[in-house]
Amino acid sequence: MAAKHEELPIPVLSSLEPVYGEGSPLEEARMRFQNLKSKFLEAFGGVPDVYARSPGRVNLIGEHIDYEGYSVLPMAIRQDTIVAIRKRGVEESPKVLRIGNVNDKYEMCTYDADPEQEIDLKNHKWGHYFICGYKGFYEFAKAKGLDVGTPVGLDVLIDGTVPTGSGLSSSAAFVCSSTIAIMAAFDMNFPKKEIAQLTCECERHIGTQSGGMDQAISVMAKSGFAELIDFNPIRATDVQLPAGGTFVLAHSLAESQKAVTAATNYNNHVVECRLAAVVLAIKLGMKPKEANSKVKTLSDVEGLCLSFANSRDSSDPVVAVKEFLKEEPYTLDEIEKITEEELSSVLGNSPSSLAVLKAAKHFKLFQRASHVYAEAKRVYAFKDTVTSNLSDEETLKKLGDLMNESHYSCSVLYECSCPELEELVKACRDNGALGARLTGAGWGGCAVALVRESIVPRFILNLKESFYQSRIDRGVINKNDLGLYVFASKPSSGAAIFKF
Ligand code: NG1
Ligand code: MG
Repeated sequence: MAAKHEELPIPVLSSLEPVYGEGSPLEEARMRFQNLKSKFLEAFGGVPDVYARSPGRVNLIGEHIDYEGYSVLPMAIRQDTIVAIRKRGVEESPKVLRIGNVNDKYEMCTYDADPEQEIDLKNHKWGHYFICGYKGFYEFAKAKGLDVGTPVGLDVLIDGTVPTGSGLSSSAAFVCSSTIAIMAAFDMNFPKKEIAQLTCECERHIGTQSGGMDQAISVMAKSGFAELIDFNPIRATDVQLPAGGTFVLAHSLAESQKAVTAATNYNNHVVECRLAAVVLAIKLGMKPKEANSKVKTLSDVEGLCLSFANSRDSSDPVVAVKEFLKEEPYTLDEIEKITEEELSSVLGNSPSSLAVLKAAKHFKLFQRASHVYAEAKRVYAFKDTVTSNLSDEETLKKLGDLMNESHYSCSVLYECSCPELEELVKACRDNGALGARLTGAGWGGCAVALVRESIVPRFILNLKESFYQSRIDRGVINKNDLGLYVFASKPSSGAAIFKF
């Protein structure tokens, strides 16, 4: 039997075609790589040893549940980050990492080559994402007992086309391509599932308690398929999307800065889920001491919730949430009465959790848990719909409904939307989308709409009129850049290494 694709290493290619196809995308890619090479030569006085690429992604359904251990259903997009890298000699000094970008907006970042260095989170710099990969690579090598020698200097040049702060995972594209480029510079390659796990851990160095969706899809995507991604262990199952439907991505033009707002948004919600899980476990009969130390995610207590639901003739964990969590937000004191232990210690005293406890006024356990359990079910409903015997038309309609339900839940229960996204999602539906929802972490960034293929050009035109025109008039964006903010997307391929 052929090895599953998550068991295979990252493909090492000698030409761009397998990734970028033919025609104008290929031409565009050729120009990007040529430009990368000549700018590399200009900046560092030599040519790169090797290149790596990793794409951004759009999550079709399953939002804010990966870190709770639940499966998600994203697809890779064509926009990606490409990295050129050269390893310096052992004798050369100073031993520094020089990280440049083809875009002048990002100035060259220089770091010491010491892999043990701490990332200065208070002083956010774009190059920090490369250091995430760098530190992760050394940790990985150490854990595997591999000899990678003493640290040496690296010259690195980046070119990214995934719009930043857009919920399309420019960060994972950057972290994954960097990590893979570093491995390639050290002549190493590993099974994709190991790299997916590693890069997820890498990105946590930036201070977000991320799940592993973005890195998993960026590393393991296959052209033409969305993937059902399972965690613990990481696994990818191809999902063939139905004919006749197209996913259109549209930017709300509100930028979501996750590394900067982590304590108040992303990590805050991760913490709320963790606390909801611990409280549920205790209410369902677990001893506080055991729950505090053992229960990490809502998926850990799903079994207990289901037993309770069964006793009420239901198979829905939300029944337990409704019974045991109150709708009003909890105060820290209220939760500590239940856990009988300080929350800082329940959360393992991690700096990012402490920052959340300091910033949070209250905790919405009922809402977050209700969202997670229901959203997890929607992912399977989406996958089952795609593989069902329904007609294409019925399939598309059902998928659209699931996307709408997901958005409603993100907006009302998970509170990760924002006014611009609400306006955009509504505009998508008003213009004929079968369904539309925010994608990625939210609080800004993109919406994804499922649109009948036959109306895509009209849909995009109408959306330009109803959502973007007023913003063009106000000078928020330039008319000529519209194609960067709204476009149809096909499932693209995952990470690759290029040796020319
Ligand atoms: P974004 O912010 O879109 O890259 C984040 C997380 C995902 C997932 C989604 C919400 C990181 C790197 N990514 O995605 O793991 O939790 O939010 O579904 O933190
Ligand atoms: Mg991100």
